[in-house]
Amino acid sequence: MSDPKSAELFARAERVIPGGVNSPVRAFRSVGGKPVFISRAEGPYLYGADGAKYTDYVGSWGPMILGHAHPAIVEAIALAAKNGTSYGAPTELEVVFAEKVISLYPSIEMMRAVSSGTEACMAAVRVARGFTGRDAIVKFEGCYHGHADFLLVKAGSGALTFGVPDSAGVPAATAKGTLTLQYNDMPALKELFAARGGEIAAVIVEPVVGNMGVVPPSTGFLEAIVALCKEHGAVSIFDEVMTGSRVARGGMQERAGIRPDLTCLGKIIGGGMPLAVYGGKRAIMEKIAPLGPVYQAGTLSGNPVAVSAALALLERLDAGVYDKLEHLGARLEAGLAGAAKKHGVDVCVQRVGSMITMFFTKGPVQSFGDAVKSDTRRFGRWHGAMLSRGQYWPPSQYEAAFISAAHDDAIIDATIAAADEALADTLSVV
Ligand code: KE4
Repeated sequence: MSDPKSAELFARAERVIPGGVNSPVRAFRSVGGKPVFISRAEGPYLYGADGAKYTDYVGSWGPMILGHAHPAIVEAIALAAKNGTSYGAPTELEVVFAEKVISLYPSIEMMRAVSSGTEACMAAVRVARGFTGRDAIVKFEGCYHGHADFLLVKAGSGALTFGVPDSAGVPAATAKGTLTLQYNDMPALKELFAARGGEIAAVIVEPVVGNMGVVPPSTGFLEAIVALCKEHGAVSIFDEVMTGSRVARGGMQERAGIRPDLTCLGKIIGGGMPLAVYGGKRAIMEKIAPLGPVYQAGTLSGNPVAVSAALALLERLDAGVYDKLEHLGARLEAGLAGAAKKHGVDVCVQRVGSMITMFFTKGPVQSFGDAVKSDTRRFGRWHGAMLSRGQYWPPSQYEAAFISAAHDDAIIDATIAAADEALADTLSVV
């Protein structure tokens, strides 16, 4: 894919920003390419620095559920900004936002707004430790919960993409408190609780994994986490930063009919602005300063411009949106699987609602161990062939692709046709 403007910008960027990007996965390193610099986006489309048009399946890694530059969201941001961009003082908007989030997520009795998913997960773990007086936490290999030191242990997303599940700079003493299991391994979870249940402060889980590619929970896995936490006095934390209002308006906990003790939200709930949430049981959340002894703070937490964008988005997430996303997701899933079958390529397409991954392995992919069997070289070739056909797929085998309500049948069918050709391309390259 020749895009001289992006190449020039990338060369400049690499001189002043590590890897030329402000977040590692954007660098296209795992697909062996160089990133396309984006100049603008609208609806289901991105426009490259050179003006090339792409159908977008990254959606800013999840937030753009209604498509890019939705007029109502743009207007809400503009109106809010006219009243000032940040006050560092409480506003009515934050109360309306908290009431809205609580109406969507019945497990959340009280919440705190922060500015990123990382902050939400970091704070949720801290308050779980403060509430229980225990230190150990449990996470699952391949799940990513942001870049707080104690969560960058066998993490997914960019960490997994670079084959560096454990990050440099994380003190061994810090990582020691984080116990990791294979996702969907219920016997191992039960065994761990039986052996060390009294030490465990919390279990944090992606209720549908997006950060090793899309891996759904096996039957009873999420229920087992919540039940074992309850039995042993630990806190269950659903990290719904990606799944929240993506797989259902009330997240995976609505789809599964489960109520975790704490929930982390970001991306969609923040309207695609720097806005995230952690919240849950009142007894736990009342441990947070200034009420209780667990400290957490943020200059821009609950920012009025970000909250205005979020409210404009959330009020548009009606049942019709999810019906359309399910229809488009099923269409794309069938099309991708059909194309792979036609070419005799071993792939496993896994989807929940409008988040989808085509693993280049036979599958099924139920854990980190399964995911890393994927042929990432062939994925990289396929990704490049898709990009050259104007299809902007996440630049990593270990990420979820996202469909927006701005996509339609014709756009999905064009993507399927491009995927078919791109698969054929990868057959000819040894
Ligand atoms: P942020 O700090 O990036 O807002 O959120 C961290 C986070 C927490 N929990 C889950 C389930 C997440 O998916 C994320 C962030 N997701 C990645 C994409 N897999 C963000 C993209 C990036 O790192 O550039």
